[in-house]
Amino acid sequence: MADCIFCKIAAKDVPAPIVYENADVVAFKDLNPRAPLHVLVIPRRHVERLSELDDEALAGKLTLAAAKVAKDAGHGDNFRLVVNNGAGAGQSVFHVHFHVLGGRLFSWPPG
Ligand code: DGP
Repeated sequence: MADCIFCKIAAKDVPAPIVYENADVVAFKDLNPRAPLHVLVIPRRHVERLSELDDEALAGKLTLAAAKVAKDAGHGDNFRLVVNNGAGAGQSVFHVHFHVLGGRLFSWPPG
C-alpha cells in the first residue's frame, strides 16, 4: 500500500535493520525498542490488523518467524510475542505486526 511505512520497509524503499526475511515475511528491529530484543515481524502483503488476516498459512509463517527471530537472538526459551490489534489496544501502525520482545523480565498482566 502506497502510504504504509511497513510496506516501504518490506520493499526496502525505507531502510530498517532487517534481521530475517523470506518470501512471505520480513523481520526488523523496532525503532523504539522496549526490550534488549525488540523485533517486528510483518507479512510482505499489506493486511491492516490481525483480525483481518484470513490466511492461516501466513499466520503460521509469521508465528514461526517470530520464534526463529527470538531463538536466533539467543532468547528462544524466554520471549514475549505481542500483537496490538486496533487503536484501542495500542496499534499505531496499521500493517499487522508481531512484536518479539526478549532479554529482560516481563510482568503479567501486560499494561
Ligand atoms: P504498534 O504500536 O503495535 O502499532 O507498534 C508499532 C511499532 O512500530 C512501534 O513500536 C514503533 C515501530 N515503528 C514505527 N515506525 C517505524 C519505522 O519507521 N521503523 C521501524 N524500525 N520501526 C517503526
